[in-house]
Amino acid sequence: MSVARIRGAAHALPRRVVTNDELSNLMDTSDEWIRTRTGIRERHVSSGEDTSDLATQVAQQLLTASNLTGEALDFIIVATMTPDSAMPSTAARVQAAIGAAHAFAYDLTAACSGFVFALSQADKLITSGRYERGLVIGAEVLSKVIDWRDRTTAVLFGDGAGGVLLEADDTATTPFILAEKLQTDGSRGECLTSSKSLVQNPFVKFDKSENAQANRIQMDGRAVFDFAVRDVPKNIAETLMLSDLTAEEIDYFLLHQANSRLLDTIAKKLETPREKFLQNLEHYGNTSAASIPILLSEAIKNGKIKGDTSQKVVFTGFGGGLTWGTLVCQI
Ligand code: 4VN
Repeated sequence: MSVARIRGAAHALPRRVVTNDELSNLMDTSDEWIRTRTGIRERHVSSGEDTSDLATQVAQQLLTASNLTGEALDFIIVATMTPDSAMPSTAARVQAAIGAAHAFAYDLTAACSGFVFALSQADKLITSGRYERGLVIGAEVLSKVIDWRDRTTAVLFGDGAGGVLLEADDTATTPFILAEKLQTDGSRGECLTSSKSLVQNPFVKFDKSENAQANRIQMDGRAVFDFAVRDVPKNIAETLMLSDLTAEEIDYFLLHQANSRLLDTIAKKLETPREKFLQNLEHYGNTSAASIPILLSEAIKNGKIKGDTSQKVVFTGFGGGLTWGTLVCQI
């Protein structure tokens, strides 16, 4: 049987860094408030790079590090809620940029859970035996959809991209995904929205300013935070149960980087040392679908994650949809 394995991880960020102090010049906020409430100190913000540019940088790094050309790829999945365009997809743009002539490519939209959902899908493509090698990339230019007049949301988000090269291993004796549980509750979807496209045609009345606002991220912060505190640790605990593993047996927990206080709470609820929950949100803010692959790429670069199949790692995404989900992986 073909088992999927991560053959490499990479990330890319826009060069421009915006500190909390710089934001406090734009809106009524402060470094102190942002740091103590969220853990964020700075974020990278696009100076013109679009989502496909960041995703293409990640793809090129992944190919170079593995000594491959784009022609070796069978598929490309880009998880994003900020595509350059609805069509062509961001993944199709990446496919063209890296010359992946034999790869089919598509975007997957599951907000901050996008990378986890996409990694699960890619695992199934490979374990089906039909496809051997592909890229799974989370990429966002959230600065395009931030309401820069809203201090409650503008301080939280950042731009970036990360991804992995996934490859079939026909000699593997252990699976890649030991257990998984992906969830959605569309009935609570209205507490976190963006890029709402309103019906506009010559036969209905519409208002341009209403449309501009509908494009922006709108969040009921309390409702989303409460969701993350209640449903996410429950989902992690249930997925661990499915894997027959305890939290103690997990080397690292790579959770969506939304808020450091939330990570504190989840670690406590799972009675697990906070150090096992990797964190980099102080430098990047919340990059939605990109946050987990950026965290993974850094953890591989700094040696915490060895990538030699000796470790067990939990990936958990959660956010708009509402969507959430956990993969327990042998990595
Ligand atoms: C998951 C979460 C968040 C999120 C929600 C609220 C929030 C992050 C509200 C209270 C505020 C500090 C910041 Cl938990 C966002 C997403 C979307 O990716 C997913 N921070 N805060 C305070 O302390 O007043």
